[in-house]
Amino acid sequence: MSRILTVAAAQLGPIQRADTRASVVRRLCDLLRQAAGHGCDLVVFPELALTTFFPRWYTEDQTEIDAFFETALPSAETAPLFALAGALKVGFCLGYAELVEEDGRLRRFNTSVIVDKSGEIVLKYRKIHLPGHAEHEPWRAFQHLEKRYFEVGNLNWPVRRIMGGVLGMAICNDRRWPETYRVMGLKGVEMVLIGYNTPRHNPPAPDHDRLSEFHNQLSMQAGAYQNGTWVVGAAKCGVEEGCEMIGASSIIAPSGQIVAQALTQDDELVLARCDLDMCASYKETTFNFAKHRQPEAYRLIVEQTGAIAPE
Ligand code: CDT
Repeated sequence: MSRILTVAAAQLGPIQRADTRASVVRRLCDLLRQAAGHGCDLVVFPELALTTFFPRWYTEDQTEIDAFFETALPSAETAPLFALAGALKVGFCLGYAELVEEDGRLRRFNTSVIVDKSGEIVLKYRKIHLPGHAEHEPWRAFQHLEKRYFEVGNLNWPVRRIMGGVLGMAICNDRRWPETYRVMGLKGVEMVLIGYNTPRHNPPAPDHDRLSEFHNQLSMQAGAYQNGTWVVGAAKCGVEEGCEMIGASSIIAPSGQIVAQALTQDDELVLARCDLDMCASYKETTFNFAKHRQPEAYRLIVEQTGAIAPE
């Protein structure tokens, strides 16, 4: 059985607040059709891919915020994407805002799912590293209220054998944290699917703005190499409601090399034939975890959250 997975990072240009879900789903379907034409097995869409990036606005009106959430997936509006995947026999990964009744209460997560070639959801992940802040900070040019609108994900980082490989997901800010990849690395992951919405401007640290693409690549390339895994990063980018978000969607090999990268800040497919067997030469040598890891020396990582410097 072939261990080549032909993958597309389906970068999205901006989604404005007035854009309807139906119009966004048409764009997603168009990208899925193009990817199928290129022989793709799997298409990776961005984080919160069905609406504009709403955590940029503060409101105390929960109804206003809940309008950006999905209460079912597929829903009437997203069903055409699932049906098309089944008809074209192409899988996809999709990020969305999930509103669910769980443990007897309403809960909100920043979620992504993998849908297989029959159009069925086969894996779900809920974002763990929620960036930004929980209260209104009017001094900022725009808000980043993920800590207000979402709960921390409660599914850990699941991985599963899908399409002949071991697949897992992370969402946006997760990609900057080595723990994200290492937890999945310890589960044998061979491809990590990541959607992101990354404003170029970071209000608390504007001196980082010119390094946004560099930090994006640095994080994903390191995660790939250090865990011997493919990484697929798909951006929603361009100027959305006056806020510029970076593109640079990429497919990264287990060597850490970028195989393909987006050139625009608009809807664009980034394609690569990914040999999943390439993971083995990293997992069995430099990053043979069983042979070389020293977890006793890493206890602090799970026992302590913040840094404590010496007196
Ligand atoms: N969506 C998301 O997680 N964006 C963050 C912005 C960081 S600054 C608050 C990111 O890590 O790209």
